Amino acid sequence: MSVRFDRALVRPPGQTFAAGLTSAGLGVPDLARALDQHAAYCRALERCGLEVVRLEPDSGHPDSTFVEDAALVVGDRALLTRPGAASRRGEVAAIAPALSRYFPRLGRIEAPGTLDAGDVCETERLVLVGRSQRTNDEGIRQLAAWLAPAGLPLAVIEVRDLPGCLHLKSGLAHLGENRLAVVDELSSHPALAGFQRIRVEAAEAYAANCVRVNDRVLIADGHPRLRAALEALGYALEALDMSEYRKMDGGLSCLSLRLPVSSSIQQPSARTAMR
Ligand code: CIR
Repeated sequence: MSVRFDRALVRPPGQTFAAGLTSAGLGVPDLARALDQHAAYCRALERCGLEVVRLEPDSGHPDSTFVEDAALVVGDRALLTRPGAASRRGEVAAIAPALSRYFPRLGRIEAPGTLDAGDVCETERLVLVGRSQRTNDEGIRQLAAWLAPAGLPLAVIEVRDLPGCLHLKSGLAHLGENRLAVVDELSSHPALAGFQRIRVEAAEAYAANCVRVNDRVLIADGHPRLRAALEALGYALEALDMSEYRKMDGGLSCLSLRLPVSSSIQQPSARTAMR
């Protein structure tokens, strides 16, 4: 079983995309190519059965295309985060109006807490959270309090010193059916012991950030071993070229905020593009 989604919020990259934060050392992203890749990503979400709500590009926030970090949706509730990077804090106010069309009340992480939702991985029975360069202990404490009414326990995984792992979900993805795709360095973590783990070898670590969306799994193109492992398990894959987002430390999950079917308190205006 996995959560079913019927809608995704996305924000195409703006003109300042190349000025975002990065440690990848892979060069400057090409905006035209990034826009093409974003359009292909949206088409893949539509093939998964989602309505894609495209927010306006926001050049005031170069990293704003990574919408997943600014808010967390669990079931029928949404939480505005407080990103660890100061340059990203304004993304939260920019996404709040779009989210409040679907969620009457939004929770909020308050200072001095920091939380990037790229550090949060929901599974069937617990929520995994990364203590990372962006998410601190106070942010995790506030997240635990917010999750408590849903009866979801939290397990903390340290990723601060894990090379190439900006966020927890840079190195791990929940695939449904009690399965995780996970990089070697994290696979023996005690919090993951009860899951079937699909190990992602170092050479393909970037592909650990794959995304289960309804009956398909989105995976970054060019990772044949993980691809074969997932196909052998019966997953239908959508392989996507992510080269320009990888240059900015971004992966597949960060490019959308996926809304579960239960959160669909729709208003007619929600179907139009919005800021
Ligand atoms: C950043 O450093 O914040 C962005 N350039 C990349 C964020 C990627 N988000 C994610 O992995 N959840």
